[in-house]
Parts: sequence; C-alpha cells; structure tokens
Amino acid sequence: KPIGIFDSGIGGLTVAHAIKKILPNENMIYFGDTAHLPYGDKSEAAIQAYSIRIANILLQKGCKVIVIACNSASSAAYELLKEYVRKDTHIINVIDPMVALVAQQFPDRNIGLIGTKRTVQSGVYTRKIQEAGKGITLHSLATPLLAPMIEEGFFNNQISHEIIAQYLSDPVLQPIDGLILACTHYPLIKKEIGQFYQNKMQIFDSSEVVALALKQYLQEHDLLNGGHNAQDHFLVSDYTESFEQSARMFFHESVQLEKH
Ligand code: DGN
Repeated sequence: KPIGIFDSGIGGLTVAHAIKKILPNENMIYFGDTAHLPYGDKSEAAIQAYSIRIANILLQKGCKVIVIACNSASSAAYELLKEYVRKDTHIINVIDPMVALVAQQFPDRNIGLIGTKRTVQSGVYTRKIQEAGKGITLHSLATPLLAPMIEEGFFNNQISHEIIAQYLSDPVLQPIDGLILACTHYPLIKKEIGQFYQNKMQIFDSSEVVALALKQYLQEHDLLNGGHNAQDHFLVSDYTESFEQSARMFFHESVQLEKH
C-alpha cells in the first residue's frame, strides 16, 4: 500500500524527498494541488474542501497513510480530515512533529516562526506550543510572498535575498533564539535564511522530523513495505511546467505527471 502525500504545489516535495531518503522501499503517491495554489491566502473552508477532494483520491488509491505536507492545509484541515477518514487510514500533519521537536530542544526560549497567512492567522502553532507547556514564547510573522516566489523558481538570487531580508528584519522576529520554517516551501530557501543570520541561528524545517514521525508510525503499526521495487506517482490538479521541473529536480527525470 502506498503513502499519500499532498501539498498545494512543490512545497511538499521537500517532505516527500526526506521521506524517500529514510523510507526508500515505500511506494509514494504525491498530489500537488496546482489548480488551487497558493493555499496560504485561501479561506479555511476552501482549503478544507480541496483537502477532502485530495484525500478521496488518495483513499481510492489505497494509501495506508496520508501526510499533509503543507502547513496551511495542516492548520486548516487536519482535524477535519482525521474525522473524515476515521479508521481507514492514518493522517500525519507537519505541525505536531515540529512542535514536539522545538519543545524538546528549546524550552523557555524565544522562537520565531514564518509561514503563510493561513498558518499564522490560525494560531495553531501558538496554541500547540503553549499546550506543550515548555515556556516557549512564539513570535510569528506571515510571509505571504515567499511561497509564490519559490513556486515561480525565485530562490538563491538577488530578488529572493531582498524579500527574505525584508521579512526577517521585521521587529516581530527580534529577538529570537531559533526560527521555525512553518511552510514546506521554505526548505528551498533555508540556506539563504541561514546566511541572513550569518549561519548563527538554529533553523527548524519540518521535512526530516515529519519523515521520522512517519517512519515511527509505520514501524509501530507493522506497516513498513518489505518490497524493493518502490514506485512513485505524481498527480496534479492542473498540469504546470514549473511543477514538472521541480518534481524532476527532487526525484528523477522520468517523472510523469498524471492529472486528476
Ligand atoms: N507549502 C504550503 C505550506 O506549508 O503552508 C503552502 C504554500 C502555499 O500554497 N502558499
């Protein structure tokens, strides 16, 4: 049975890539909701509707686990999806593993967070960090230009440097001892963000922790795939060249997109 992974576009490929690295034998179905990106500015109701549609497709394909590889969708639709799929399949979001990691590593500190408007306005990280009870103060800033910028292939260039510097200079983010990248697109600009802080800031991105959370779940439930010829499928709601290019960059040249 495959693992289903979805995002609005290419952001979730960072999570999918980390998953394939530690779980190479797993079959993967990746869904990029390219017809509806970016999710970050959409209403909660819209993201919930998109997520249910995608979950139905992934369930039809027999996925044993669905990873919501998007913070905006995790904050808007995780509770609903969990309720919707009930016992059929397990849902993993990108927020809980990150909160657990930060709570463990940075108790009593000031932590910054950047993400989409949907994620920041939802207040879900603030609530979950508080619930973790480790005395962490969260300083959150919505950075809505970043995901579309990355989706268009603008990173590691002068334009991205300037936009990133402008956002990270915001007073909301001072002073902080670490920074959460609360959008799955942002690992693609992690290096630039690190450079802004002269590589002296601890930067948390969710791809690896989420992959580890998935591995742990599969192990505990005896769901690991024993086979060797793992196959990956890439579904999109709209064909876009930029998505295809990114999927090929993260995976292999032979990636074929299927429209759903
Ligand atoms: N990658 C998504 C996230 O983690 O929030 C959404 C980015 C977007 O669609 N704007």
